Amino acid sequence: MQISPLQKARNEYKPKTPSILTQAPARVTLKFSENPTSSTASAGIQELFPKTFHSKPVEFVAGDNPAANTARNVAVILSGGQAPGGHNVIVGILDGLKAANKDSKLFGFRNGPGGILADDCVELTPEFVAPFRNTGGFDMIGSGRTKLESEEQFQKTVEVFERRGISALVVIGGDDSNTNAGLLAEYLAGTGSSIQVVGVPKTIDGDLKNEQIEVSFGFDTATKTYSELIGNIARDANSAKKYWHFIRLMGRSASHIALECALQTRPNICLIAEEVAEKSLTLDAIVETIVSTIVQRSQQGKDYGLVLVPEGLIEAIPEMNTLIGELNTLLAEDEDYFGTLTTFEDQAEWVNRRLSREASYVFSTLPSEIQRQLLMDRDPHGNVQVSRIETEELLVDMVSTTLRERKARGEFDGKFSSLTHFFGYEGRCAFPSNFDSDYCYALGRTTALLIQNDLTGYIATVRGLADAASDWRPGGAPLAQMMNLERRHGKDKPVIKKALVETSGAPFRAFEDHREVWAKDTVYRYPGAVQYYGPTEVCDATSITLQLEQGRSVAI
Ligand code: FBP
Repeated sequence: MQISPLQKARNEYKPKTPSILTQAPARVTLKFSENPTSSTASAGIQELFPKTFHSKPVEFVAGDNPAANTARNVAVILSGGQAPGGHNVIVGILDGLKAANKDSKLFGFRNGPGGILADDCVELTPEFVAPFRNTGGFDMIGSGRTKLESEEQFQKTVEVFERRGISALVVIGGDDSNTNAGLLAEYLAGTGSSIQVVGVPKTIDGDLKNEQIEVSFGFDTATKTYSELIGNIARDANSAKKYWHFIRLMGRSASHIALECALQTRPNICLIAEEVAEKSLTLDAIVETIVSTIVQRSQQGKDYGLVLVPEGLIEAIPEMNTLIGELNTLLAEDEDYFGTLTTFEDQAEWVNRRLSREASYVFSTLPSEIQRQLLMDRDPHGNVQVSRIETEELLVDMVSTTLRERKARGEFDGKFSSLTHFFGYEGRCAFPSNFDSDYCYALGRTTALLIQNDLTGYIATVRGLADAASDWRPGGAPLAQMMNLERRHGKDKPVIKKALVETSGAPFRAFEDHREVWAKDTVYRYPGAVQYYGPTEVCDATSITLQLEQGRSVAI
């Protein structure tokens, strides 16, 4: 197959590796942390995880460990949305297993957790994985959003693994998939099974992070890719000086992606969903903020600009949150009947009759396209899929109306021409940045070490990520200690808490310090394409978010 020159060059890239991971597995041993439990675990979790809760976070250090050389058969799945670097995790696991014992084998179950239930797998040999080194995408084995959470599914997993002689499962996934990995590990330990389960933190959204996990893989590449595109649009806006660009960015409930892209590109406006929720800002208030910036810039002769909109904004606006909550409940309770309503008009009328007065009013004020999007299929949790709601169109619609009214009253005499964009899928399978290539390979090697040391119910961690890769500290953290009890469908469920943007955190504060100037002046920054070769400050720098969170000083 003909591959591109960059594909070929990236394929030959050797990830920079933490020095401890350059040692043979039999020369690496465990150092358990003195602090057995994380302060984030909520009451009730210990009782649900009697077998795995009391494990201690661990780091790998030099030391003799001949037992690590046992041959093992390990399985891996990719779970949920794509994130750049997933292939390097798999390659790292395989290299780590083979470094200990060449008879070890790695099996990839296809298309996510569903592949285990369908017993659909392939052996991942060195030859099989070779073309995937340092590539984006999850096409090596595919991914899926099926959940592995019921006891029946757990039993099926055991049956498949026992028949195939597989002794460990690696789940590469986000908060949900890792929650289920923790539950499976506990279930297996409880039944006396020796099958191990280890998780790996994946998601471009950047919302799987805590005391132990500094960042999920994929965030770095995705935000660099979007920032390049945003920078290009900013330069176009600054050249043509005639359009306001409204750009929506993926990220689900968390605005980490939008915030990082704002720090990279300095747009005129960036909305942060967490701030909107915290301050209970209504849709009208948000529109008013945008309008006043447009008017202010117009008075300076600048009828152009850039607005970043996180996809989670729609759910953070209080009245929309109430409406979406009521719609989710209605659609879950009467899913079958709702499915029989074939026209949008019938669906809208049916929900309107059942919504509270307040929610029904909000629904009726929305453009019909947004109403349609709010009634689309729910995700497997019964939640609206925010990636399918064109919040940027809603904002443009409302901003245009307000500006027209102002013009009619003689309060605005500028021009407002808008263009909308949505960046999400563009960044999820990009060639991983050097950071993600290095980080993911290190996560894979770390995962192999956790398995070789018989640990279960852990997530692989690599810490000290703002330092040079050679100084990174590989280890693992117990999944159960990251859980909280959350009320879902009337029941308490253990879940790994999503990390949202903290308005008291360093990245948000850096943004807050500069946003007024960015709004009125034109100080766009053009980050350019992700670079793989050249000076280290160009090629190996990680996100501004991570650097600020690690206490580094960054010129914004
Ligand atoms: P994960 O949480 O599974 O990593 O997926 C992230 C994400 O890209 C979100 O940003 C986005 O809302 C969602 O997936 C889109 O889902 P889908 O891939 O099913 O369209």
